[in-house]
Amino acid sequence: MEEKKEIIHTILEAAQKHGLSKEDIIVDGLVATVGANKKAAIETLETVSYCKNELGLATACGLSNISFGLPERMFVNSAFMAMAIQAGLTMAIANPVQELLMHAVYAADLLMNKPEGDIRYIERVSEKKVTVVTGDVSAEALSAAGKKADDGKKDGSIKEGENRDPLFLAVVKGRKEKVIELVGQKLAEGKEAQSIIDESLIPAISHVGVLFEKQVYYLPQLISSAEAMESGIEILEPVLAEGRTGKSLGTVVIATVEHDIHDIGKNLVALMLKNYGYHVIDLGKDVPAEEIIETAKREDADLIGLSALMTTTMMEMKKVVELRNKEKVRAKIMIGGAVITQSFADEIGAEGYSKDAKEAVEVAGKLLERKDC
Ligand code: B12
Repeated sequence: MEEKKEIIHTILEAAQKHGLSKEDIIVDGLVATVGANKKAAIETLETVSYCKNELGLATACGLSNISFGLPERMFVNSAFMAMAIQAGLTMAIANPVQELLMHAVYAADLLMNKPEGDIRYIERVSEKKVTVVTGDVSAEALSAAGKKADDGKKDGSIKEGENRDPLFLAVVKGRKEKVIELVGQKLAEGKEAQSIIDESLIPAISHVGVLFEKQVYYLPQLISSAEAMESGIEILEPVLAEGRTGKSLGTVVIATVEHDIHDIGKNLVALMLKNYGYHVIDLGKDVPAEEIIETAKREDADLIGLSALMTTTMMEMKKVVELRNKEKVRAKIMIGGAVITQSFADEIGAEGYSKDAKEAVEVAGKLLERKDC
């Protein structure tokens, strides 16, 4: 190893004298064969790691020499490839049609948290294309999409839909940068911020939910899509805020209940209420009942807004209602979330329910007996 280091330094100095920079240099890690030299892999990995971590140089390796003379060489090559990726290898000379080797590459990228490593791994191993439906998604369209996804699973290939809104597609595919670009583009074309949310972003994330339910999508894809959607909303939020008047129609404490981390819908409701003139105190997600009630009491809130997206967390709402009653807090309670219904609201004693953010403003107005809502 010492000798290798000396050689690297000699060449590096000479190259730099000739005007080359570090970015112009690639060190070949020299792969010997492990059948003849038991330390062959370790030595190469040390070289790769030294170049990457100490010198900041790119490396290359002719991979398959490692297994020369051994049986079932692809197992050795794949393991070596994964180890080399961990050591920081920049490029490999390898056979890209070897399935096992390439799967190992994608799996290693996933484990090393490379950009979009999770999504690329899932796409590679499932070899599925995403089903998309049109931008204005109805309940029927969603269930049809679910069926399509199911059919696609059977033959392993899902055909892409025809009528595509690029923004919808970008959220479904979890492409954050693309979402930012397309939202900016739509705004520049004069599209209203609220329409962008209603017509592209919400249908897209709902569609992702269907794909997840059908096990066409896995958790990393769900997370990517949620993040992509959030980055779109971040751009739209200040635009929506422009119309605010500054007057206050009342104080609303809003939160996603304890053990539930879904907050996209709750954030939209908070945004709408703010835009209509409510003073909104947003406690975030996974918020215990005690904190919600304490805040409502301290702030003398008029209304408490609760969000829950899971059957396992909706009963937390009941806890909040009971605590509000016990503590004699005057605020009324309005609830919502994908799993919530009017009859559930009635059952737990919540005064209001709404199916979406737009309706939430109307319900808030009614509960606070405002004539202007
Ligand atoms: C995005 C998403 C995620 C994201 C959340 C990111 C975030 N920052 O919110 C991530 C990836 C983190 C996630 C994680 C999980 N998720 Co998830 N997720 C979803 C998904 C696809 C979309 C939810 C969403 O944002 N919809 C868009 C918004 C705009 O709609 P909304 O939330 O319904 O809100 C609207 C209305 O409901 C209403 N509303 C909402 N809140 C409120 C509040 C008030 C006061 C009012 C008046 C109205 C109101 O107005 C909103 C705006 O119009 C849903 C599927 C679905 N169809 O809902 C699954 C879903 C909710 N998730 C699910 C699951 C199982 C999980 C996980 C447990 C997965 C796992 N195994 O780890 C974890 C949860 C961990 C936890 N402890 O909470 C299941 C729940 C199943 C169930 N019935 O219980 C669903 C239904 C997916 C599925 N089909 O299986 N998820």
